[in-house]
Amino acid sequence: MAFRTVPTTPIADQKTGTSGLRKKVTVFQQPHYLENWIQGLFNSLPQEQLHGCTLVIGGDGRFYNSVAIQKIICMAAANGVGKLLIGQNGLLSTPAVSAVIRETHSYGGIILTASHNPGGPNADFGIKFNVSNGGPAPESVTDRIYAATQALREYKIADLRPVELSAVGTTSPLPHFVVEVIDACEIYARLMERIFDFPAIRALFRRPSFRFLFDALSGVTGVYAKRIFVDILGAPAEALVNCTPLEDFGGHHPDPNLTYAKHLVDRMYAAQGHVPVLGAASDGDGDRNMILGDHFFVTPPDSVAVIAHYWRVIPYFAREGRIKGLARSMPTAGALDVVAQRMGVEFHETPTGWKFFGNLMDAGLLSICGEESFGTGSDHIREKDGIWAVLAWLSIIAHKSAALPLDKCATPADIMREHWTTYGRHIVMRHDYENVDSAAAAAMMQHLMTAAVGHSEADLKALAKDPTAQKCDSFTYTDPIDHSVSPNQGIRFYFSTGSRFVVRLSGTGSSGATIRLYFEAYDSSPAAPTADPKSSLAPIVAAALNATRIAHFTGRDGPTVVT
Ligand code: VG1
Ligand code: CO
Repeated sequence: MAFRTVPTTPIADQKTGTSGLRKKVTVFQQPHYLENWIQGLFNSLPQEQLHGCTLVIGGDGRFYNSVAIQKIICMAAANGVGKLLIGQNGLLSTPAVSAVIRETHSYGGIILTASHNPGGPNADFGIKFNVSNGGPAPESVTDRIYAATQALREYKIADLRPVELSAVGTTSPLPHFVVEVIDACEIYARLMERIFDFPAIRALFRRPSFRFLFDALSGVTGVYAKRIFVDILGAPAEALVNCTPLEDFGGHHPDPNLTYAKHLVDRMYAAQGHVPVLGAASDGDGDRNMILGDHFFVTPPDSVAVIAHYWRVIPYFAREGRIKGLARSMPTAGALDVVAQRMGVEFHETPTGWKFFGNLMDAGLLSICGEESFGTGSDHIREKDGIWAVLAWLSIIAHKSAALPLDKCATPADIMREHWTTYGRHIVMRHDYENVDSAAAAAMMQHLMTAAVGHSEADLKALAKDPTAQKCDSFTYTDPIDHSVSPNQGIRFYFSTGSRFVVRLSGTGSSGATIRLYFEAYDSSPAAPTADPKSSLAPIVAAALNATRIAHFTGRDGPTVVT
């Protein structure tokens, strides 16, 4: 069998963002586009480690998933990879890839996904490399991949017949090259079974008062939800909606938030009929989650804080007898900080993106962490984990309901109100300005850097037209383990009331720029549970519009998405 060497030239836009390379499908379909990136990846790895290694491959099932996988198989064979572990039908959720890499001691993994971005021939595709700890490649690795793509003159590929991915089993398309198709759920489901008290969750599903609704938004978690919630834990099949993975996610955004998870939100806020006690959704690749109660939304910063508070109901943590540390990304509101203080555990504030948590976990400094962008997880793997978060909430509800009569059960609203009474309430909101002209977004950030960052209180008060404006800085993170420095991770603007807003540019878009404005206020008054987020945050929203001059720079009169 001959390997072909195909001449190619570098493609400039192959730099990976917050979470891999994300582009329109039509970009990935250009000649050599995917091949160049894959060869760049292989060239950037130490060749003696690449030869004969095992890689995990899977994706969220979006359009182009199968085409990309077959190409990667042919290139892996030609580049000396020893074995590929591929999810059945090419499917593996992002958290499952992380779990499989760790469980099988694989060298790394390739994930085909653009996460919560829409899919289909005219929408987005993406590709991401995870390293041997199961987590996203650190910047040092993605920088090397990019450099390799920019020095590329050829790529290597084998002309193999398409490998059948529909049935579990092992084939050897070439001597010294094995493809094993694995059950997409098995390793992951067994891991969840070791982490959580499954009998307690089974008992919750048997309670007549408990009703559950899970919406996979036609992403990959449908496969996991069927296996874990229904087959293993005994939830009724009607508890699952949109749980068949679709190449275009039914034409929707597979993004679990109040705007895009419309079907779930409608059911949870229905005026009539039986509204479920717990509603949940996850994104295309299964690493995000949204938690809802009956006419009730649990914000992501609150969700991770509650899970941390109830760590003892999760056997994985209870067996250890302690929490090693807690962490959140910088734009995430401080609900977890307050829990960490009370518990007296180590706390970290990291830049946006899960890879920063991985170093802390590997060093044994972090157990539970979260991001405001519907990401929650723990050190059981090195990715955020949507199904894990739902199982954590099921565990908490099971625990709180155990002492109640069978016709009652604890609700997310009860749990949150109790939490706010103990810790106070962080009120949050995010405004996204999507598809803004990149130069305009950069100019706005530059304006803040020169007119606000490091300026006096008097300057800030004038700029924001707000007498409580206090301080403004640009977030720089120094990794406590490898001491790498990540500057310019977002601009923070503080008020003397304890409120703040944060501005940063997204690193995951596939075209143009997205500006994210994050708002946060803290209310520890007895009235906190009934506060209305919109009116609590109105003053700092106004101040942010003044200070950023976002309308002037973008020509927009409001955000595209509010969450
Ligand atoms: C967004 C979120 C960030 C998250 C990242 C990847 O990044 O803000 O918190 O880690 O997506 O999530 P950005 O740079 O667009 O703000 V996922 O579910 O796409 O892997
Ligand atoms: Co995702």
